[in-house]
Amino acid sequence: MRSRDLAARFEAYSDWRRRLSAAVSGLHEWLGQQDLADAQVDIRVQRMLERLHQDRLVVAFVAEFSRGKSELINAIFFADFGQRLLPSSAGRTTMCPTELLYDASRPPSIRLLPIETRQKEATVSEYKDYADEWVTFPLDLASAERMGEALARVSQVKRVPVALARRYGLYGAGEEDILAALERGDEGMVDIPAWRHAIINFPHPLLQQGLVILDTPGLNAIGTEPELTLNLLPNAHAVLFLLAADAGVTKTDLEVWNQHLAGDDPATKAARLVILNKIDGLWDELRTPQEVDAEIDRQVRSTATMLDIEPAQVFGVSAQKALLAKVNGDDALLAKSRLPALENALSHKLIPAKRDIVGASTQADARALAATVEALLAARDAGIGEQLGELTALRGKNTDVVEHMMARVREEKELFERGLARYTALRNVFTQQTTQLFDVIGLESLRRTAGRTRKRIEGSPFTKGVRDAMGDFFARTRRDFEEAGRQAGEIHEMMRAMYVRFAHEHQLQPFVPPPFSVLKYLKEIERLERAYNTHFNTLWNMVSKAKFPLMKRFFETIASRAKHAYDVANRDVEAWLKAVMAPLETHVREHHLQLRRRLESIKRIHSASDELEDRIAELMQAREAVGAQIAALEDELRAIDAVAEADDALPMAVNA
Ligand SMILES: Nc1nc2c(ncn2[C@@H]2O[C@H](COP(=O)(O)OP(=O)(O)OP(=O)(O)O)[C@@H](O)[C@H]2O)c(=O)[nH]1
Ligand SMILES: [Mg+2]
Repeated sequence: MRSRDLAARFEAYSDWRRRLSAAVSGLHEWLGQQDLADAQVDIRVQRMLERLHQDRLVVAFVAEFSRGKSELINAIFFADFGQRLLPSSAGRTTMCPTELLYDASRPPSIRLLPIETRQKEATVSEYKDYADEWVTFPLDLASAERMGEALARVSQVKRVPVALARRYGLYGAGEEDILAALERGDEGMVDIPAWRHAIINFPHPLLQQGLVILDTPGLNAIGTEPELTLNLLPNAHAVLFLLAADAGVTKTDLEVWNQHLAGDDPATKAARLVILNKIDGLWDELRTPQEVDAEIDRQVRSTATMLDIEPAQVFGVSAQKALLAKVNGDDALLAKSRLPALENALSHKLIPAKRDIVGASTQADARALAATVEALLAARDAGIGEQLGELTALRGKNTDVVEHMMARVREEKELFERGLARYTALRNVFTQQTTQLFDVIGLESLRRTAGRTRKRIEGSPFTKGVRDAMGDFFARTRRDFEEAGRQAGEIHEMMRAMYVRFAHEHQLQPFVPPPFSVLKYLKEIERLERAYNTHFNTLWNMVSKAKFPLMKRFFETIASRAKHAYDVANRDVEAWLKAVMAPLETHVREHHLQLRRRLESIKRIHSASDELEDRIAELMQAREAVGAQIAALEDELRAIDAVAEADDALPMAVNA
């Protein structure tokens, strides 16, 4: 029977995400029914649902050319097609980074970004926003043959003069090819990839559920497309590094590993999966299966030693035989290909880890949301309690006492309204401070910094000049975020003090506004700087020959990643400011309402004293209702927890 474990687990994961979304929607619906959902609540729920819906799992395949990346992708994910979907052949085959995903808003297609775009400064992620820059070919799902033809375009090359290849910054990519071309006296013509990037939009069930597969071309292409080194690979949830058993660990394999995958973080390294592909080359009819297994295990161990990782992270497989076995339904061959062990590791490592992160963050968000609602309900409860106390004390008292009480509440209401005026003044200060905060992390600030760095890089042909310019770029962006952190700290302090005072003056539950941390953005800038430092020397060696286009493109990718950090920071700050202000506004509204109600009920009692008992009964009922609401809110949260923490979500042995 064919191994469907990975697919089954992935489906179970998607199903779990759907159930978690339903539980979150349940909470939202309930809040709506109870009149407890304000605009702030709506936005937060919307964001939680979006995150659950768009959640993607990115698996990248990296190796020197011809190690069998495309074949392995075909074997793991696309064997159901009964044929090879991605082109896989001897020599360089996949010429550009290729993403396989499904976006329901577009028809099935392959979209290709022309290599000519390398002449401009924009990065691949920026181009993703401009559909007209891409060449699109529809995919005919009914015909495997026509689909194969369309997908074969990822292998397309074109012949261009060496000078042009250099201008694209591709000199390093085909260095040997270029030298060979020159030797042949080929008038300096050379083959370069026709496309810079490919996106295959394909309704495969796994892709439909949010899986994204990234197929990459060999080493040099990785080095020359900063999009890969700085964005796609660091953001992948799993990276599979391929070696070929027949070639062993070569010098270039080691270069790819050390430059792009080993990383300095032991945790990153521990998360890598290394595939020793083409073990069928070791199958030998003249040896016993035990001898062959021993030989494979020996190679696995020596590979682990070379890469300085645990042997358990190395998987010997035969992608080609696994594909063949799946296509022909040959279980014995599939077992011999050892692919099921790899699929098992992938699904057991990757999906539960992702699930834990998504589940924990959804639970935390739901709790935070509920906490603000609970604070409101608690204030309401306290208000009712106070009224009850007042009214109970009125039992059997004369009109004088009632009048006296009315005067007191009226006074309290006036005091509160004066407090409101102060609050409005403070709001203005708050607005000023937030404007400053937005200026610090505004895109304009980044644009200026990037512009300056760009000029300095262009103007300095020496290592030191470029290094200094880049160093300054990182220092400035870091300063922006540190400054933003300081400003947010001030706002937080001001609001905290405001809340303490407000709560004290009006006998309300004190509310501590959440702090804002810039750590996340600083970490991202740090990561970029580390990536830059790691790649600088390699790049610089190419750059000195290729005259800067590469260095510039490298910088543009860094700038575009930095822009992403600024974008996210802006969005986060906006949400944070709302989260800081909204409770105060809600409490002010609520408290005002309660004071009015108190005044009214005392007035009514004043005019007709038999109203008193009715009113007390009413309040007791209202108090019970609030208690029931708090309990119901807890139930909604427990429903979310139950889904998030359920361990039944991944059915065992679907393939048994
Ligand atoms: N014997 C054997 N050959 C394999 C295996 N896997 C892949 N190949 C062959 O190796 C060659 C290269 O495979 P590809 O899938 O194109 O390799 P790639 O890593 O994608 O290479 P590029 O796209 O050029 O970067 C093809 O001819 C495959 O048929 C395997 O497990 N055993
Ligand atoms: Mg390939």
